[in-house]
Amino acid sequence: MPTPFQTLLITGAAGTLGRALAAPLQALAQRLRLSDRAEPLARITPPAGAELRPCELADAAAVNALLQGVDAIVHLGGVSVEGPFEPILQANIRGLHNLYEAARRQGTKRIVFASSNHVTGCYEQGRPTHPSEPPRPDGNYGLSKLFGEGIASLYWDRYGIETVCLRIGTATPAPPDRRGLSTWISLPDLARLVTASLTAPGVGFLVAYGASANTRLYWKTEEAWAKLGYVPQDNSEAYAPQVEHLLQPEGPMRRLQGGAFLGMGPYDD
Ligand code: 15L
Repeated sequence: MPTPFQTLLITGAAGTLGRALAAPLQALAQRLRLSDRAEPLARITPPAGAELRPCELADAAAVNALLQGVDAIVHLGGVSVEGPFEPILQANIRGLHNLYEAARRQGTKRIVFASSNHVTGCYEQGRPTHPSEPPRPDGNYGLSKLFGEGIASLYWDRYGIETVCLRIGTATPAPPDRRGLSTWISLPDLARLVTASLTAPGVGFLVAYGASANTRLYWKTEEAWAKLGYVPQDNSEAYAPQVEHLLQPEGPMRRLQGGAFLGMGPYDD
C-alpha cells in the first residue's frame, strides 16, 4: 500500500505521547522526522530510520527549516501542563505561530494539533459537552490551546491547511483517578485517533475530544469521531475498582472538568 505522506514530522517527540506514537505512525510516511528540544531528544530511542531534529519552537527560523519537505505534522510540542505564562507564551503561542507560518511557506497539507480538554476545563464534570460549545479554558495552558485552535481555523480559512484539533483527555497507560474514568484515552486508542486524524479525507478544520469508549465519558464528540472514522477500542471502566476512590479535594478541582489544574496558579503576583 502506498504511504500517504512523504515526510511526517512529530514535534514533542521525546514526551510521553511522542514516544508512544512514533512507531505506530511510522508506516504512514516514507520518512519520519522527530523533533523536540535537544536535551530530551538525545535521550530517546527512535524507531529505525527516523530522523532526529532538535528544535526550539520559539525560534522562527529553526521551525521554518524543520518543516522543509514536511507534508504532515503531529504537533505535540510545547509546555504540556499548567504553569506560569512566559514559558507557555514562548513554546505554545509563539511556537504555534512559527509552526503555522512555516507550514504555509513550506506547503504542509495537514496538521494534527494536540489541543487539550483544558480548553473547556471550567465546565462542570459530568456535563455533556460538545466541541462546538463556547470554550471555557481553565488556565494559561488551556488558553494557549485555545489560541492553537484559533490559528488552526485561520490557516484553514485563509491558506487551506487542514487541521484536526484533538482535545486530548488523560493519555496514560491507565486512568489515574475517578476523573480519569471519564477523561482517559488509552495509548493504543490515541494511536488510532491520530492515525485517523492524519488520513481521513477532507477534514478541513475539525475539533474532536480525544478519549476512549469510556462508560463515563461526558464529551459529546461522536460526530467528529465519525468524520474521522475513529472507533475507540478501550473503556476505562475496567479500572474503576482500583481508582474510583481517588478524588481531588472538595472544590473546583473535584467539581470542574479540568481537575487538578484548577488548583494551580495564579502565578504572576
Ligand atoms: C493535558 O492536557 C495535559 O497535557 C496532561 O498532563 C493531563 O493533565 C491531561 O490534560 C488531563 O487533563 O488529564
